[in-house]
Amino acid sequence: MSDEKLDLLADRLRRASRVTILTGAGVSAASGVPTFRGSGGLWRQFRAEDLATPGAFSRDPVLVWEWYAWRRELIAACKPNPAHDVVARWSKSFERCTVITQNVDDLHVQADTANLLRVHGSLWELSCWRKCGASPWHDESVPLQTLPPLCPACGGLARPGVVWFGESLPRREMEAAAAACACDVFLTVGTSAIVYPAAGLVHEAKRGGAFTAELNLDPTPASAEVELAIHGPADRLLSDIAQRLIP
Ligand code: BV8
Ligand code: ZN
Repeated sequence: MSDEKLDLLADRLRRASRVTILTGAGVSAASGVPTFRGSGGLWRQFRAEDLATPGAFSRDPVLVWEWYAWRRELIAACKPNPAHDVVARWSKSFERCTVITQNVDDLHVQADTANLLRVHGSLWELSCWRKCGASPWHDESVPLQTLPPLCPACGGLARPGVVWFGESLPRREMEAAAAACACDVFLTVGTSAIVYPAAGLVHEAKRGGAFTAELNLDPTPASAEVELAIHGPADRLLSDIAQRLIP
């Protein structure tokens, strides 16, 4: 069964000039990065939605920083897997290919992905919690020099450069992501399609006439919406389709 589906998707990609790929935690699973809702999604007894909020940070910045420090330490040891490599290759091989990621691990960056939109930010960017005017800065130190890390300009608390629940997504990235929904093929890979507005993009692409497909280990709320849903590990499925695309 999935062979025909893989052939069909390969055929659509072969004929496409504008391709948009949305990725989630499932793409980094094979690199050893825990997903949010899968096993390992919980840290201590907390769900991501409990800690990844401005409210949680103002209540207990040290706790929230301990969680981000734990993720930075874990992800610093991870490398891109074949799923990232195929996406990176495709990002340079179609007439226009946009990669929209919800992941904050920057493994797509490490894989040298072109036209990458990080709509939820990055674990390796920090900014000033007080918004003193200091521009966000890059920090890959593991462990962090101090916990919590401080703003080099005003000495106040620093915060992780990620988008928390209840916060709006970065305007430039979201506008570019919305524009990229005008495409021939919209592929969603390794995401549970629950967190909005990112989860709304596949519907926008479908309304715009794109051929929509989902590659994910488990069915999601988007599975019934897309033209083609193929369930399996992202690294195997993407490598398989890439193989079929080789003339
Ligand atoms: C906002 C950064 C304006 C931080 C993240 C409409 C309807 C309902 C709710 C809302 C709505 N609009 C807004 C909301 C509220 C909220 C929301 O969507 N809540 C959800 C929980 C219902 N959205 C927001 O708050 C957004 N902001 O809307 O601002 C506004 C403001 C106030 C009020 C209204 C509007 C901000 C959302 C961004 C939050 N930040 N991350 C951090 O990382 O610390 S979200 C974070 O969770 C990730 O970035 C990602 O987006 C999400 C996790 O999802 P996935 O990546 O898909 O991971 P998950 O574990 O869930 O699933 C993994 C999948 O992979 C699974 O399906 C599994 O089967 C599969 N898989 C596993 N292994 C593999 C695999 N697949 C393939 N291969 C494998 N090997
Ligand atoms: Zn500051």
